[in-house]
Amino acid sequence: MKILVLPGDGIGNEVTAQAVKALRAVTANGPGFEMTEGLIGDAALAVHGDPLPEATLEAARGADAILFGAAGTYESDLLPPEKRGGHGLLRLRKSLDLYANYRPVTAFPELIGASTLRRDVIEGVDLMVLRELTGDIYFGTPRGVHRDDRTGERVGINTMRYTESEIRRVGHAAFRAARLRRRKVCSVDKANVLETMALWREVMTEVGRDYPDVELTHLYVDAASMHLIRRPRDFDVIVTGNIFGDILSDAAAMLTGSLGMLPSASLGEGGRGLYEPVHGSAPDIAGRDLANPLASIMSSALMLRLSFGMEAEAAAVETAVRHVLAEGYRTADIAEPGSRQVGTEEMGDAVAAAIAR
Ligand code: GGG
Repeated sequence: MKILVLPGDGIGNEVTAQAVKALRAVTANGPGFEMTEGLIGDAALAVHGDPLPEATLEAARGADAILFGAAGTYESDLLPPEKRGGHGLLRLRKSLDLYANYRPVTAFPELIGASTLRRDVIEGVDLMVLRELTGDIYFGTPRGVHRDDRTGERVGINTMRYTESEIRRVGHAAFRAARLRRRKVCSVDKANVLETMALWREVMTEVGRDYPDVELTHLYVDAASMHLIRRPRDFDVIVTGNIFGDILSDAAAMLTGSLGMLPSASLGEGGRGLYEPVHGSAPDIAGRDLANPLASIMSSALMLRLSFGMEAEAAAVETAVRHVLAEGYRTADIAEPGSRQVGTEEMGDAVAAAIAR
């Protein structure tokens, strides 16, 4: 059971270290994992001049699962794409064809007060954003900044592109996921304006016919963002494209109290998965022991379940997270008056200790 650990940049380092602690704690009495570490993002750019060096990609191809932290910094975001730390992550997802990004959104009862939303709106929220991860405006060509021949003005271009088969495969992933949940899929698009999204809706409707036991609804992304905040409990699986999924899941994170509470799993056709917190590298709080490691720790639980079939161990990690929340441990992003505010490291230690109990 080979795990490649890619902490990346910023708080990626701190949170991934806590997830590794959880993995070690939960397998303390077993054979454990073979864990190796690699470079990605700005950290790799600094050493290899490339945010996704060949050695990292090779190691990823040879691993059973990848535990990823975060990539990119404010500085490299302004460089050409091939020099941006965050681009290393996009290339990794694309190279491994990890097209289905599962982002569970769970409102923990202990954290209801940490959300700015009303209790009666968020209580019991349990939904899954399934973000397509290898297509869309993120990868479509033509792209770039060009000089317009006629006006001499610079023009920025991105192309929203999906093939039918790309939509179909993530559609099937959504319906399969819904069958393990409450059998509802909401497909989010902008079919009234964008041709790519008109195709998206058409193909999702076709896929839906294979799953008569699952309810399929469609929403435009603008309406979906409103309903996500207004009536989040009505959603089960939300399937959408790369860019809309990126935006909607950050909004959905606020239902849980913090972006620091959203884990994710990215899967393709093989068993190999990439597991990462939904949040980015947060350079403003990096290295200050302030980051919430729970999204990363819960991502490791998804890894145990989905890549290694270790359901009992996955549940043990998730139960440990619930225990520490019930005991009042809170990082700054989810702190409330009267709670026990701790740093990244102490939160990771508390979860590891709860696993060992
Ligand atoms: N752990 C997620 C992360 O590092 N995000 C930074 C990033 O560049 N994300 C691009 C994206 O997911 O669209």
